[in-house]
Amino acid sequence: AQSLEKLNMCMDAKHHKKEPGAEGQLYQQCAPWRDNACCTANTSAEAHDDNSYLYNFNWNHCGVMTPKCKKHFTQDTCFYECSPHLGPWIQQVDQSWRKERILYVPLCQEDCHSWWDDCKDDFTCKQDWHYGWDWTTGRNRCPAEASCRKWTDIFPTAQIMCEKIWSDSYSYTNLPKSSGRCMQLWFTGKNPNEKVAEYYLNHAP
Ligand code: FOL
Repeated sequence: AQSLEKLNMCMDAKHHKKEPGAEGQLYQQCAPWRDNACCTANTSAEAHDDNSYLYNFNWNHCGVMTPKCKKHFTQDTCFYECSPHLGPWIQQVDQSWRKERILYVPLCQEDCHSWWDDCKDDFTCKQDWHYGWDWTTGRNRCPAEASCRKWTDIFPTAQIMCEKIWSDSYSYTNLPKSSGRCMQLWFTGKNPNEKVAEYYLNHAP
């Protein structure tokens, strides 16, 4: 029972619901999760906003992020806030803003590469976007010692970006979506990640 619960649960974090369940409407890119979600409709709408109240996070810390790049961060936010099938990768943490996090979620290769490809002409100043910002204005700015550079200087490869940007939330894989062995940020129709979680629960590393 303890392990079956892991197939349908929400992490104990800043905005997650206590238990997953249907939401009548989820906003735009979060809509694929509407049948079973850890996010509320409000959170799903905020996921699409610049400087949303979710984390006061400023995507435009090195000039305006291009729309084609931003859509991947929106999708990542939907995945992070809404997914009910992350149980096998949830870990306890001692952080002020959450009690649990995800660690080493195996990300499908296509999703990692399309994210990096669409962002590679953008700019940023840091590899780890979880830590070390200057928050004195209430929104994250690049700290004095970290100047804005080309995306590819900070993230030379798709793998480095996907793994490092959220401090190992994801692990890079060579697996295609069709394998059924990796988690998808982008999908339509029935959530394919439930079966993937079930597989990893039974094939623990
Ligand atoms: N997406 C994924 N896939 N995994 C995540 O863990 C994730 N996390 C966020 C958004 N999308 C995610 C949340 N992002 C801070 C910075 C980013 C952030 C949440 C909080 C922040 O306040 N950082 C402070 C340190 C805070 C602390 O740990 O005490 C800083 O030093 O910049």
